Amino acid sequence: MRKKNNRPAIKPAKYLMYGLMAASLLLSGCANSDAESPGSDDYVVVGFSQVGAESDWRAANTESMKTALCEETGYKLIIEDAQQKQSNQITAVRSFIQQGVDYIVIAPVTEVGWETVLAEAKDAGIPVIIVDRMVSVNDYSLFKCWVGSDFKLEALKVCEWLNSFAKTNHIDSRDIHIVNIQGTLGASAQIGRTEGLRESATKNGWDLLGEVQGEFTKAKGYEVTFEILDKYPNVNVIYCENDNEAFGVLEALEASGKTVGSDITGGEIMVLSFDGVKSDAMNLLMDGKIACIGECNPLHGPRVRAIIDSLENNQPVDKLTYVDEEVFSTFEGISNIDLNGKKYSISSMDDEKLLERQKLFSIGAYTNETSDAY
Ligand code: GYE
Repeated sequence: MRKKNNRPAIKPAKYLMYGLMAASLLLSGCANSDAESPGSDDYVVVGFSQVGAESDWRAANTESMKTALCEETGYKLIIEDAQQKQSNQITAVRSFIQQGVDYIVIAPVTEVGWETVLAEAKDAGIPVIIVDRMVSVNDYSLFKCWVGSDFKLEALKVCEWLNSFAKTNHIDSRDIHIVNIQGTLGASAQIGRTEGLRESATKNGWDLLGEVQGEFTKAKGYEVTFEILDKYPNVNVIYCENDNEAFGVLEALEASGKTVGSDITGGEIMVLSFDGVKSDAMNLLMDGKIACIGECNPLHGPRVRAIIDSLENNQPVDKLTYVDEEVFSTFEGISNIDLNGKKYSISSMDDEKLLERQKLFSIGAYTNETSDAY
């Protein structure tokens, strides 16, 4: 029932050709290539419903998808920006079904509310790949597979870093007064990062003063910081559920005459966050303005392409794929953390590593399949 558009699937033999073409694109990036495109009948057509453009992570994610799934690699990618609204995503998926695309990829804004439209895609025989955030459905046959991050693990790692920091510096757990600036409510990244903090606060006896909504944006992070300072004057740790919120928080703290730093029992405020995509975040980390960042990897384009390639060749794909991620901090003395008996190393950040990451997030790096971790 697939290929309602009568577009023939990409033929396995063509993979060799596309592989060679992709290899020649590693340096130039898909969009800048002069390579000849295959005839339009041969494209695999992919409809991608993206969350929006709320953060640097999202921009890198969109770019990664565009670069990996482009005409030069045998794909036609139709991107619909949902502007943070699930209703727009449902409309987009229905339009993809109407157009008879070969695959539908969804980065869901929130987890719930997907059953009906996923069933429609299933009835139309179009495989759906979920990327980044997850959907909450009882029937897992409604989607082919998912690839993304373990958001709760990211949170537990950052919290364990804070625990080690407190222990190393002889800070009593009751003297840790945290406010969480949450991401978009109901998004997997928010749910996992909030749960990880709540659990760690209970386990370690931290004072979790409150949770406010930051919507993963710099503007919201800035705005709510004034409310936080007003409502919770003893706050000494601000836990941001992404870097863009942290950028806003740091500006607001500065505007309020607060000092950002690690002397949290001496009047300074510590900022923690997630993503580590934009150089600004890494520079703030090196300056000690952000104490610790839980990496969140946005480069899902090549992963989605690999999944589709497998499906096109009738090969099995893993139902759920979690991406490996690091924890970054430039504080001395904590080189690794222990989480339920498993050790995770803490990566430091220096100019060399910064350069490495800048390369990773520049156009061209997105197609580099040899870099397995990304
Ligand atoms: O951390 C945040 C973005 O779902 C992992 O969404 C993603 C999150 C990411 O807006 O910056």
